[in-house]
Amino acid sequence: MIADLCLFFLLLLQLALAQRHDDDLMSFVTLPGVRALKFDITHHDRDLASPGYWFVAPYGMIDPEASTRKYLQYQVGPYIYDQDGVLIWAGSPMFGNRNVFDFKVINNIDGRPHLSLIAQRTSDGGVPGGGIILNQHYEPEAIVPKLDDTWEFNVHEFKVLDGGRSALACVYQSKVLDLADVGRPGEQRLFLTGGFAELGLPTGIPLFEWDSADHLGIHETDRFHTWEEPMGDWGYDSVHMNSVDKNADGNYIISMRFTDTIYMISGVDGHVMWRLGGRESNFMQDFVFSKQHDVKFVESNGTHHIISFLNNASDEITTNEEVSSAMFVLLDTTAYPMTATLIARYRRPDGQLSRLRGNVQLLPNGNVFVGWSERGYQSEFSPDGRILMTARFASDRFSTYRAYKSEFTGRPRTPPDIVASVYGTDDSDLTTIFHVSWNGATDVARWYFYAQGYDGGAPVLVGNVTKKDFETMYVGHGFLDWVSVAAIGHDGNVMGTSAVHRTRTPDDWKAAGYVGSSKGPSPTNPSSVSLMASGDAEVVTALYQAYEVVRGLGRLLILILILSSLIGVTLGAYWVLFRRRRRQAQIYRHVPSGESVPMVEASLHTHAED
Ligand SMILES: *[C@@H]1O[C@H](CO)[C@@H](O)[C@H](O)[C@H]1NC(C)=O
Ligand SMILES: *[C@@H]1O[C@H](CO)[C@@H](O)[C@H](O)[C@H]1NC(C)=O
Ligand SMILES: CC(=O)N[C@H]1CO[C@H](CO)[C@@H](O)[C@@H]1O
Repeated sequence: MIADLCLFFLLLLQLALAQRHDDDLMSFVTLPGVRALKFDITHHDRDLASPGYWFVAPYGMIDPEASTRKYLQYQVGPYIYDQDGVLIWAGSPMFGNRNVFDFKVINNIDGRPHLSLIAQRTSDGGVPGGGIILNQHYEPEAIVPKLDDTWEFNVHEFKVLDGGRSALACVYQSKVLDLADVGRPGEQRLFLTGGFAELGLPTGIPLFEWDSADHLGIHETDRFHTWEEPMGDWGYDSVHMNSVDKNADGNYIISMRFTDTIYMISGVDGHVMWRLGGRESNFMQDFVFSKQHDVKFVESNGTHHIISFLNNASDEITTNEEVSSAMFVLLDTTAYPMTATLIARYRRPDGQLSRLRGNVQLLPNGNVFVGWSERGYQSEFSPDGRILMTARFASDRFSTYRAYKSEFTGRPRTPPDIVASVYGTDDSDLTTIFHVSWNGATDVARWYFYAQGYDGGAPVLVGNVTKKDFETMYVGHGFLDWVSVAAIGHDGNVMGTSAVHRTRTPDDWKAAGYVGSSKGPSPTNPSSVSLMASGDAEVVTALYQAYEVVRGLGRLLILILILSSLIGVTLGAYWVLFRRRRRQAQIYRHVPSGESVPMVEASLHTHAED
């Protein structure tokens, strides 16, 4: 009984602690809904690191989670960070907090940078999943749906091929197979087969389809034993297809985690051209691998291929090696037997195993970026294998299926977000605090802050600050209202401007400690603030007084201005009319009358005939 009670209180305590534990997440004044994950980063050699941003897609559970099960809103989905862990883009609001996979930059469509990702279906199936291509403005250019005879868009791979006319995706299907291949002919069982499709863009119509059931034996899996009954909701997951790539020859390289094998598939008829690894390898190998992920061509000329992959060496059930590693392998298919030679291996820096997921990316400068998946653990290596950087999510609740590093130019169409609030106890100490951010904008160097004296007034530059973090704060003197901000690029040009926002004021100035009028202070003339910054206090005071007078007389002034304009217009119109009459009169008189022509008219007449 007492033990039960203790357990109960322990549980309660744990629950309370769990609920308070969110210092591993960022928060922003300008994007209150977003709770981006923080990174813990170690730079071992910053100078050798390749330029670029990190592209990750944290998730809590690999299957679609009910939104009520999410830890906090908007931590899950596509995210871009810089190398210091500064947030660049929070894409979770755009995807409604759905799981996202394989989020990366693609530069092979039309010369402009694009992003591609897989957005998973929602847990209730209300929103279907799909492969998505975004332009650099974060607008969808293609949304590729799942194939008709499948229940979801598989989350392992969405690879847009050069030219952007098609993309590769993994396809899982439930199929009844005969167990003849494992010595039980006539027995039929439900299997989860693995394959891939090349999908036309942007329609998603399949151009090429391949499935393990048509080309592989059940015996190839290291998981299925004849004494076992195949099981699983969708069928027995015997191959676990997890990556696909295509070379210039039009052949496909695929990875199956549960057969420990990499297969080359003919783009002509789908036959297996060769197997690397597993029980039936066609290669002489000077290395072993297992449970591999993300098999990609680095180079391929038809006979010789360099491929990269993550050798997990481990999965949920078995461990084959001590540490996971990224491997680069040279395949020579002209030799007999064909040879597979390890040319580079990058071991997981913390000496651990990546049980699931992960990826390898060869960067343009020869560095190697590896996503080890769990807890967002990722590292960058120099070509000769030195560890340049390791990082992981500060949070242990999230993983990312893959992580990439790429240069990218993001230009959101949405304007910068700005929030301003005023504080103060009397007119002499009023302070306006600005917060500004621009979700997804890369290359912002500075922020220029503006305020207006009245609605529709001219924006006056009141200050500028270097952008250092995702969100930038600026403290302005006085009560600055009708505020806006301009993003300035490294070249000094304006990249974008925000809308004009009203500054937030206390609901109750008196309660907030303000000692002046109970209605609170009036907005400051921003011209005085920009002068105040230059330190000319007298001018500021004079200007301020003039401003107060002008403001008091504002309406009268406007009336006078309108009246003056009206008088001006009237006078102008009169003058024009008068002139026209005079000229008309002249022309009238100009008509020669024959005998008696006055002197002036005669001269005019002469002129007219010249
Ligand atoms: C492919 O590359 C290998 C190694 O670089 C080379 O020996 C071979 O001649 C190349 N084959 C073709 C068809 O270019
Ligand atoms: C930007 O702010 C600095 C002071 O922080 C000031 O010296 C400089 O003149 C400002 N630039 C512009 C264009 O206002
Ligand atoms: C070193 C080691 O244990 N290698 C293993 C990797 O995985 C393959 C396939 O499961 C095994 O055959 C190797 O022995």
